Amino acid sequence: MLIKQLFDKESCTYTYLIADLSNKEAVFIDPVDTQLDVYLNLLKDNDLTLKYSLETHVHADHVTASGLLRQKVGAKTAVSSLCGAGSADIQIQDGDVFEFGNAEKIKVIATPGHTPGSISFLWKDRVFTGDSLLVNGCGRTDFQGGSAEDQYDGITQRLFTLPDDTIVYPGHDYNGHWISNIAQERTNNPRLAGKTKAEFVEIMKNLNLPKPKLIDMAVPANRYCGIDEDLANQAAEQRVEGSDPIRQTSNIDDHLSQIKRNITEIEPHKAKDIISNSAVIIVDVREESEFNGGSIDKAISLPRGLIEFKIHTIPELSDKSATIIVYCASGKRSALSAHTMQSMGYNNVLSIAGGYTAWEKTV
Ligand SMILES: N[C@@H](CCC(=O)N[C@@H](CS)C(=O)NCC(=O)O)C(=O)O
Ligand SMILES: [Fe+2]
Repeated sequence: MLIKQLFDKESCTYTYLIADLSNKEAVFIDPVDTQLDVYLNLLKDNDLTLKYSLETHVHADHVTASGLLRQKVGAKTAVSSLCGAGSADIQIQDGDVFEFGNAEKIKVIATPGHTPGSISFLWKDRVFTGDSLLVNGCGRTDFQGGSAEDQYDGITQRLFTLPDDTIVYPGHDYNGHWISNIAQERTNNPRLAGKTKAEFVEIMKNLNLPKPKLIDMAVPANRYCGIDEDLANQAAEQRVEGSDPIRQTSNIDDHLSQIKRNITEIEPHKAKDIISNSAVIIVDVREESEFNGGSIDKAISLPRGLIEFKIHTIPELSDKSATIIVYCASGKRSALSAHTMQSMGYNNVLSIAGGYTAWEKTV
């Protein structure tokens, strides 16, 4: 077997390559788009076929390379069904098993908390914990629908019950750690060792971390396996100077045109008519910072990735037969959102074609 722990310095992300050298089949966990060349060279040098590109969650701090790996080497992309990443080939469920190589098995353990769709991967006596359990720490829970309570339950009930000597491979490290093991984290992790759930929740409430630099672009891009060209490019522009992001065209248009056949789009002037003549609810599905930069009057902010988790908390959206107009920046995310809402039973959802950009140009 070959196992490599690779580090992306810019986002402090760990990416893992696991390969069975007997039949040359390999799997990546959490690849980063800017490292694509490194991955392709690794595969080539070891004569490996990439079967899967697995994600522990939809990342907020970097863009995944999974869509690029699918394009370049035909790997299947996989992410939790709770991540709102409909364009991934495989929608992962708790307990799923990925087989590769000569009867190698990677088992999925749901560890929600950092995000609702966060999962860990157990392979033999090694667990890849993404941003749930980190070495001496854990992933934050203050954005993307995170929950400190769920994080505590997932780590203490699902991860800390693994055998003591299970090796822990984290999704990130900001302090120079590489790996750990379950006994070490259960007994020494300062956020968790000997802490009650209430104490843990209190700690997580007071972390006061700044928002990841790329969050507003990385989250939407990662819902398309990182290959939505517009979003990936915007994320690339925000990166610190000196990096050399790789850009690829996407097959997102195929996916979108399929979705658009099943929803109702309206032109901005038509939306303006409806809004001024009838009682409608307007929902802005862009990220919060885009909303704060300017929005349609009376719009409610509900970012696309939070729809499934937050919609029931919004009183204005309790009536599923109400007329709802959704919009985003360009009409893509709102089309997907309208589709999601329809599948949740909302039967009168209209998406503004061309989004806020077109809306602003319409007088
Ligand atoms: N400074 C980083 C922020 C990184 C960050 O917030 N990382 C998340 C994982 S996506 C986390 O859980 N961090 C935990 C911590 O910093 O303690 C950036 O701008 O990208
Ligand atoms: Fe994360």
